[in-house]
Amino acid sequence: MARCRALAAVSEERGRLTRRFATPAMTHANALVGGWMAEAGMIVRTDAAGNLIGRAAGASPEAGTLLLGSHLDTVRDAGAFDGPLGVLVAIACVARLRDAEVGLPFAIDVLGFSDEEGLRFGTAYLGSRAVAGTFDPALLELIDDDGITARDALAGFGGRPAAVAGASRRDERILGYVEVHMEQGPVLEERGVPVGVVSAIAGATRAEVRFAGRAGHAGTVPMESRRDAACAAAELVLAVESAGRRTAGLLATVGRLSALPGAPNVVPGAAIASLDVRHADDAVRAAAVAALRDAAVEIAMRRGVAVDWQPRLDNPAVAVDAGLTEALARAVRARGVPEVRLASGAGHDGVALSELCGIAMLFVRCADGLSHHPDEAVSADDAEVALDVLCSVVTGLGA
Ligand code: HGY
Ligand code: MN
Ligand code: MN
Repeated sequence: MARCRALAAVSEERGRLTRRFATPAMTHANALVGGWMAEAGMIVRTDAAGNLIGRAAGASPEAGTLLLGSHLDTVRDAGAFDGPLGVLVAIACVARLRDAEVGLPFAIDVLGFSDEEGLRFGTAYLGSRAVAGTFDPALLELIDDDGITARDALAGFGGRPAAVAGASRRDERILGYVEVHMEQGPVLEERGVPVGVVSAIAGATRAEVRFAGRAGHAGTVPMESRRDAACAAAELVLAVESAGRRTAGLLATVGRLSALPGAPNVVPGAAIASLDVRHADDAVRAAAVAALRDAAVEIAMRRGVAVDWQPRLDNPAVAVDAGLTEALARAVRARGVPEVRLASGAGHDGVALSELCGIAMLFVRCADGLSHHPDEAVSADDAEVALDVLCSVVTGLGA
């Protein structure tokens, strides 16, 4: 817990926690966490995609590698636990097994993924996709708010853009990926249990929608002749909200909205809205996204503005590995915790890693279900239960 707090002080911004992919703050975070990995006896490296990897060798190389961990990047104005909790519990697990002289046939790699949130380049899982061998080189051309490409950002960070494909673990024997993560929802608190077993991860679509109208003088352009891009975007925001409200299980959000050029006395000639749509059923999500895209076109036509819909992410719902998940559930029951299984509305690096190996996730109760917020909180007692469960799963896999 102290480590989570120490890591939360490593930010790009004064007064709040923001730590984007391939930034100096991530360099600092990797150094701090890498030191803790080394203290746990692991060999520490950073791969071409900027992922931090701590390795604890196994007794027999042919037994393969178990992947643990989570992400070290954050959203803007983040809390201390979304991502780091999973990395630090995994490190504590390796340290505890070493101290108990538990010899395992397989190796353990603890991964601190470099870009789960996708804050800097609007997509997600740049690091975990590289590990899974599904990284599309076109992603390196994405540009951040300062006009820097992902390629240049990664190179400046000390990554190796040309070698990202080499970060793939596809040609190795990977036993699976087990991630501990705060729940980011209210279920475990409502059920009165410290941990829960994830049953599936909802599918997600992200897009960037740009409206182009005509800028003009706020004091002289008559209202009836305006082509105000911000008003078009505002209509889309409300269309997104009503789609979410009227469709069971659909979560639809515009989290980022800009009116350009951004002067109070200029009619916005351009506007940009982000889109984030989630659902457990891929067909429902796809239909909702298609309907919103049609709505954007209708709004643009009616208002005499242009619209450009840029897809950023399209992840199907992901199933968890039955064997690994059953091992998690057994360990939860053995720890004396009533077994609660729950689906994840939030995305996780396991979405990307599910293309590489079987995945399983253990959720940890969080206060008020709050996350993506500086007040997100996990208790030390619940983190301890998660550590106990993870250690017993890992030990069980080695038995
Ligand atoms: O957006 C998500 O679901 C995750 O927090 N990246
Ligand atoms: Mn998150
Ligand atoms: Mn997360």
